[in-house]
Amino acid sequence: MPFKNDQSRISFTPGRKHFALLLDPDNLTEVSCLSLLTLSEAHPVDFFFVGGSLITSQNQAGIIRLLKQHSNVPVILFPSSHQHIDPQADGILLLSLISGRNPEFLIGQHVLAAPILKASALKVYPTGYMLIDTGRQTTASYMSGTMPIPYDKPAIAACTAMAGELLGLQYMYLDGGSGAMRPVSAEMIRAVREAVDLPMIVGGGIDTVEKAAAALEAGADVIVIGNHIEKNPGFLAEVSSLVASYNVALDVHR
Ligand code: 1GP
Repeated sequence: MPFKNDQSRISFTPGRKHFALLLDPDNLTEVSCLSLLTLSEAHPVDFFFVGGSLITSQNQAGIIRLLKQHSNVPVILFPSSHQHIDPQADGILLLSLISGRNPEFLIGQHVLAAPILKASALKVYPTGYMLIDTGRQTTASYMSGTMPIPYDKPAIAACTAMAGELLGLQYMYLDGGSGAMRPVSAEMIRAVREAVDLPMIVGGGIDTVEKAAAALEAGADVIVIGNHIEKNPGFLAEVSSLVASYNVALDVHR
């Protein structure tokens, strides 16, 4: 495991765009995971995010083991509870669900997670997590018992992000939820981009290159894609080259 806990490998690089592939352990087999690993060798991915709002299988540890055995891409946990912390990973999004008002996901799970994280070598990313209403109730919103931010209210997202930044959170994640009918709007991404000076992660419902480009253009630093790559693994190559072309263009203009 050459890059295990090598923290320099798992930072977001300011001024660059990143692509995170979300791997939901419930939707993967060893075979499908290996085939995504092969694809990600030819078409670079910056991070593997592993997790989901509801995990019903016992696959997560095996999937992370496989990723660490076959790839140097950092594995970042995207957990729904402290029970999904796995020290085999490189890092963890310590999500504070600031779009909601459920204390369990604002501080409760964090109290349970804290001693485990302190004793581990996982890199912790303190992240303000905002669920956005993209048209239908998502697993994340139902399972967290929270109301998402209305789709057409960018000012609420911006003020929520500002509050998260003032509270000391270091990353923002705008999520329309896995398999969302439409992604978070460019207008909302831009509003959050202008409101806070933090790396911004955007995901949920990105299923075309155009939607991925719109999120990057509006200010996302990291785009997260899960669902559409599970259904159509070839999409991984398209997103990888889109993100690479953005980074080439950014280098040229530097
Ligand atoms: C969900 O942001 C992620 O939490 C990714 O969403 O599965 O729709 O790509 P998709």
